[in-house]
Amino acid sequence: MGYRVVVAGATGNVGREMLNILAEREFPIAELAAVASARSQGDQIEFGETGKMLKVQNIEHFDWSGWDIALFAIGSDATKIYAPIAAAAGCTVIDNSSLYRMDPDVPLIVPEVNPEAIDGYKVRNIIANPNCSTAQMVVALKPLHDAATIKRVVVSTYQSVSGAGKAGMDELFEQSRNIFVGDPAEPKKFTKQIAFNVIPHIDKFLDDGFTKEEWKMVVETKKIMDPKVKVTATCVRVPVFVGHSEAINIEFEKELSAEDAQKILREAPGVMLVDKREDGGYVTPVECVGEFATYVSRVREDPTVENGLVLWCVSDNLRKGAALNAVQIAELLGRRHLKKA
Ligand code: 11C
Repeated sequence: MGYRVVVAGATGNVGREMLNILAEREFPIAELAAVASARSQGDQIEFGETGKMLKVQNIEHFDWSGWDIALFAIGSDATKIYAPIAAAAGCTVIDNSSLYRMDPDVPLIVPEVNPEAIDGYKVRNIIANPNCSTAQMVVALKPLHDAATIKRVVVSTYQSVSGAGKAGMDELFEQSRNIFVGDPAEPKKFTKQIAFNVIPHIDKFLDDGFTKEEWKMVVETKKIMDPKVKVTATCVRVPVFVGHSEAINIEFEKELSAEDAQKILREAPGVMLVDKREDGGYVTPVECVGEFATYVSRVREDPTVENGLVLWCVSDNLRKGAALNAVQIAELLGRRHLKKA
């Protein structure tokens, strides 16, 4: 007994993680298809570490009818073409691109934060998965918001190159090697050298001077958690392969001590609190790779504002920030709405 599941974009960074996580979490699958663009057609791809090989099918010719759920990780342009076709054929699309996130008829879901909002998916038969930097932040913020009502958030991100896909990872690797051997380290994917550097620019610039990545953190947090919460973000690319980090300053309506916040976070779904206030008593990106949790460390009171806290938040951007959240949405959809074959 299980669902007929499609992973679209199965050969990319996020698509591969979707397959891994479906396998790791033993998602109930009756049949599984891996689809991708024409250039990957016929490639063999393993379903997690199960030893089961999937032959990649060409998305252009894929027949979506009879499939229950499609996890999409194919970028906005391709999603614009294929998501409506899949959805119209009765296959519920869980989309990792930014295309539908702010569509009022498409639920934007982080299962630990707004599971009930999934019930609106039937209008378009599409559910959106948030941006990676938003997903981990709202997992950490929601339990604190429930306790003391967040008024304003100031977040600075330290985002890994895998957020820019395989090309971003290759560029960090190649530039690092080139610099060691004295070859030129030309930027291609990024706008400046990323090896041994940081770049305060992710996604395109908007008219107000913010970037689209920063805008996403603002509007997605409002849609998922609470439209009244004010957010301002500075998003920065750092030379880390996997794992996004965030320094988050929070202002609350009500007083919340660091100790009480730690107690709340210790019990919060999806959160792992590691906060020892000693050398190494916090989590860094390399430790969160391959993990499901959103890690919170360095919770402390901010004496410069009334009712303020500061914390450090780290998560695997390919997992909670993308593939894991998509699979959790599929689990939620199954529990609340679908019948297994
Ligand atoms: C990055 N957060 O790190 C981006 C990647 O809207 O899903 C994901 C972009 C998105 O570059």
